[in-house]
Amino acid sequence: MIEELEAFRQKAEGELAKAVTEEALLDIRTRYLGRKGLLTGLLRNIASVPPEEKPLFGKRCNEVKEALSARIDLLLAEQASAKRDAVLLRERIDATLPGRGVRYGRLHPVTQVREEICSIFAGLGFSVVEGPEVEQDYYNFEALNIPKDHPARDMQDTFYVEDNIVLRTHTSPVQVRIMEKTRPPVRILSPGRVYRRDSDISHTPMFHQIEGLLVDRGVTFGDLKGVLTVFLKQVFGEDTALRFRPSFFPFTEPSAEVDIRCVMCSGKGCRVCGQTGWLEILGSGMVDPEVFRNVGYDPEEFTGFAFGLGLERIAMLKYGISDIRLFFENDLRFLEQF
Ligand code: 2U9
Repeated sequence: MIEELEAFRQKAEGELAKAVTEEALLDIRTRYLGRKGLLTGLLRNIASVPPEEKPLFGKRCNEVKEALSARIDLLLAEQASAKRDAVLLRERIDATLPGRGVRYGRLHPVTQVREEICSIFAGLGFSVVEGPEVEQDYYNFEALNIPKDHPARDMQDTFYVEDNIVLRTHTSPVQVRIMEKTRPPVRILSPGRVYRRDSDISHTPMFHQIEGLLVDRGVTFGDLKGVLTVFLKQVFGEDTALRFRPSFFPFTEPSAEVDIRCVMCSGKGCRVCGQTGWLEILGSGMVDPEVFRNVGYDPEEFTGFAFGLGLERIAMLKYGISDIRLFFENDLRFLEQF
């Protein structure tokens, strides 16, 4: 039996010498030393050992068990340590490399311009209002005195969702909705996305507008000029020269377009201002009495002015950007400059 035990030990050590993985080591432990393992089998045969040899046999069994167990523990520990070393080697870092630096985000230039304009008008008592981008024909056109045969309604310019549903072509319908619900005085600003079927270096099918509306008793064209002058001087500088040019919009009468002295050439004439020395900045006018009637305001009692501007255009002039499409390409090399 002692010889059998010796053979058992040698066989186990032979296997241990070849075991390279943790799984192999655990398997050897189970097979040789486990409750149903080979050593247990040997011990069960102790009955066949002559009585005088039993104590020695028992002692040797324990010694072999202890020795194998210790050897397996050692090999397992070596295994674990080799594994850890490999991980550390794989994941090692060079602490002398310079850090990556935090990349700060920032607001999109169009958002910056919107916030600046909103805050100037907040200072003049206007509150910001918003409304749906998918709009009924009535609010986008009809209520604003744009009849069915008006060129602005042409399929060329408007995205139709259904027969009487459009993507709003301006944010004016928001103001119509507010006027329907509230009595004057009204002092509101409506920023938002608008949609027109147009695409070139200065037009995109979606762009951003801000429109303003002020309605009360006794509002005059002088108020319009005063408010817009204060506003434009805050955006483009106190020394900016302005001019109000007669124009036409279906929803205002009289109407005026407002130009500023060219920010690029200070009026000398350049490519940006088309040699005129002036830049068109916004459209405005006294709200047409017909629009007031449509929302249930008495045009004899109330007057008001309105204006509208395109945010991308303002941002382009402010930052000297020549192609409107850059705003929508999400190229960080462009956006990081503002
Ligand atoms: C109501 C009544 C009148 C808003 C106005 C303009 C003139 C105008 C353009 C500027 C450049 C649109 O983005 S753009 O293409 N807008 O010229 N907008 S008056 O008039 C209103 C608005 C609401 C109830």
